[in-house]
Amino acid sequence: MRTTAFRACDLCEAICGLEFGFEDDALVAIRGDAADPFSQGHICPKGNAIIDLEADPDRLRVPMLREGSRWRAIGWDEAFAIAGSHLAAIQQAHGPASVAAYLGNPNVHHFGHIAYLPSLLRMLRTPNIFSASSVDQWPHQFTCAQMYGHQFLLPIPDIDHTDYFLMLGANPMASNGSLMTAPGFPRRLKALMARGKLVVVDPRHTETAAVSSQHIAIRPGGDALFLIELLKALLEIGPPRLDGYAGRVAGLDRVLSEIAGIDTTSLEAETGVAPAIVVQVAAEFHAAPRAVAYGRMGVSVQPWGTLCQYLLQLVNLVTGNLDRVGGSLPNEPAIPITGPGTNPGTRGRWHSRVRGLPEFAGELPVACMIEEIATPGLGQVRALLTCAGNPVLSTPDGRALDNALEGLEFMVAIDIYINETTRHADLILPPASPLTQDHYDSIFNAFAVRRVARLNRALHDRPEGERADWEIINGIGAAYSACADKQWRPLPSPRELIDTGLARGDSGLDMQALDAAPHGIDLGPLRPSLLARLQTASGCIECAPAPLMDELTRFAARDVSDAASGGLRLIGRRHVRSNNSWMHNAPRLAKGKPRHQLLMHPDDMAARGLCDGARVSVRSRVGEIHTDVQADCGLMPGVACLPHGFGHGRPDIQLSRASTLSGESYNDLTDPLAVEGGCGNAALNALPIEVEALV
Ligand SMILES: Nc1nc2c(c(=O)[nH]1)N[C@H]1C(S)=C(S)[C@@H](COP(=O)(O)OP(=O)(O)OC[C@H]3O[C@@H](n4cnc5c(=O)[nH]c(N)nc54)[C@H](O)[C@@H]3O)O[C@H]1N2
Ligand SMILES: Nc1nc2c(c(=O)[nH]1)N[C@H]1C(S)=C(S)[C@@H](COP(=O)(O)OP(=O)(O)OC[C@H]3O[C@@H](n4cnc5c(=O)[nH]c(N)nc54)[C@H](O)[C@@H]3O)O[C@H]1N2
Ligand code: SF4
Ligand SMILES: [Mo]
Repeated sequence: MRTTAFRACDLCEAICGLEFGFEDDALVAIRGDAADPFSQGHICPKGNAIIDLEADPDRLRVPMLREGSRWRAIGWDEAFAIAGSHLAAIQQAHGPASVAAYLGNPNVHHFGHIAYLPSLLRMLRTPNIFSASSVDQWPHQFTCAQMYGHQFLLPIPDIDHTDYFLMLGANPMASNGSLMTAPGFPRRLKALMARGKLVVVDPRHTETAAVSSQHIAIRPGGDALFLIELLKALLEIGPPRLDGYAGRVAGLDRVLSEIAGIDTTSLEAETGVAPAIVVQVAAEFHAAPRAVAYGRMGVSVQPWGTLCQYLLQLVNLVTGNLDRVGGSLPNEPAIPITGPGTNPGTRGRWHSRVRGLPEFAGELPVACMIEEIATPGLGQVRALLTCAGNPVLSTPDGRALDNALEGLEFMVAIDIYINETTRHADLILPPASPLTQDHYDSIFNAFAVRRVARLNRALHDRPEGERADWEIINGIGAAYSACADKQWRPLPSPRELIDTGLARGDSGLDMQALDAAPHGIDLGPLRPSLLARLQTASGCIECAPAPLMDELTRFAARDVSDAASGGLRLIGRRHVRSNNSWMHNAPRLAKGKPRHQLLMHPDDMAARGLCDGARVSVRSRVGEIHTDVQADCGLMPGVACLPHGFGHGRPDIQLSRASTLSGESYNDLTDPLAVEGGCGNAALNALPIEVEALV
């Protein structure tokens, strides 16, 4: 018998509502849920690939214990006991810091991970907590913590009401957007283009540039200088428009005079952008009734990540577009993530042992994880818990991480695959399918371009013998606390926690309201709320916090010859059929033409004697990969482009489809020493490389 049920997709930040068709108990069809008021029927190829994920024969269903080079299925109680006793024993022998944790991207997409991990991590009392956020969005969070007093008072571009959207280093036509949850980009961008302008600043003529009003090609890493010039040009047109901020703006004169003093005469040489273009953008931005500047991966995960995010906030502020409809405004989620008991974005409460990088929001930059594992001495990491993460393919210098993980005394992974990272584990604990679990998206509702809420109920029961993610975390907690002689209170079910979360907010929603709305609830557009919710000590928008001003000073003293030297710089790309490193095993996504190639401008290829399709060696300071090159006129000369998330040729992984794909890992080239200065986010883009033909 055919039945249908509704639930949001949890694979990317767009949280599209989907309609799931079951025949008897088998999932047979998925399509966009036209009745979802937010996503209105949108679906991308990944949404359909949930069918593949559910049926994937490589997906683990029961705990696996490694014995030499073989894996053996074991029971859950035995698995929890092994995990708990090893973590406790290693800490007893070597101190709390000897156990580290790495949390990957899907944690944020599952209530059963995100709401349950903090208490387990607190109990471990280790300084060595790492996550994918420090190869991603830390500069946004850090900037907001410094300027607005909380890392998640994070203004979101009001894409549906703006007239002028200046977008740097983002490609939502492929990625479906980030820190801007907006299902259905094609529809939203089309409406924007009918109303006004979309200007895309990117070294590559991307899928998003292709639907924009204007594409400005910029040299990787050039955005800070571009934004400084833009701010100068805006202030030439007129003074800051601060009427809407009730006098609650501190330090603006200080930062603007610092910016005025920065020499921008090298703009074109360093960035490839002519000064006249910046003057044009400034004039249009200033004249637009409602405008917004936004930057994502391309400007966060590069040498000036924090500085770029800081300058973007200032552009929105001085033009009066911060906290304004059609500009950028924080969401007011039904389950608050900025209230009491949340981490506002602490910094420097401890430092990494080897390099001395400061803590941010309770974590250390993942760029220093390898050295914490590999450098002997007091406080060395000897055991690792990974949860929904694949750092071997996702974080700097994957080869060195491969080696470091081999040296661990114990590693436990909460994951569904034996992949490039988890192959190093002693024990893998696989959660049951998300479709069998109740879920509320506590993070992406908070970053959405409308105020929305939705309870995703389990679509069917868990198969016998499987465990939910939150039960696994509770299981490890109980076993560890018993061995370590610590207090542990297991957390109640997701339904109970979601209910408590709603009660902390002021949306007026409760479980009954969510239960009654299987397609989700729309509470309306974004509203100004930042000013009323500022959590800075002064109660003002802080425009000149010391760590951000320091970045400006450091920028003013940068080595200009380095940027203008003309060497090749590597940048990344995403494809609509990819999801970081872990969905290449889905036949629906992996099929079709190869997509792993290094793209280069034909002039750069000719200069190196390369023809289309040639095998090349790509070298960076830390590593070398061999891959295929493909000519692309849409790429700026001097720039090469490689997708991340490949590299499935490593031995001993059990991904039968993915391991047949060509393609090496971008992060076998990235440099752990390349971190931006503000918060230690990895600089994966704008990486200096050399390319030559393989003979
Ligand atoms: N060069 C380069 N590197 C990058 C990026 C880039 O643009 N360029 N992007 C960065 C970004 S933005 C991110 S977010 C990171 C991602 O970095 P990671 O999070 O480390 O990597 P993912 O590829 O998302 O790996 C997800 C892991 O979760 C597992 N998994 C999937 N579903 C579940 C589940 O339901 N439960 C559990 N427990 N496990 C699950 C998968 O098997 C996989 O091991 O990569 C970063 N790395
Ligand atoms: N299909 C698909 N969707 C995804 C993902 C995926 O892997 N595949 N990953 C998800 C995740 S975890 C995230 S965080 C989001 C990311 O979402 P986006 O930020 O939209 O992702 P990217 O496609 O990496 O876009 C970064 C853009 O920056 C450009 N760029 C690189 N260096 C520079 C630079 O120095 N300056 C400027 N101005 N631009 C630069 C690149 O050419 C690229 O077009 O996507 C999410 N959605
Ligand atoms: S856009 Fe994102 S949320 Fe929507 S179907 Fe695709 S992967 Fe899922
Ligand atoms: Mo990400």
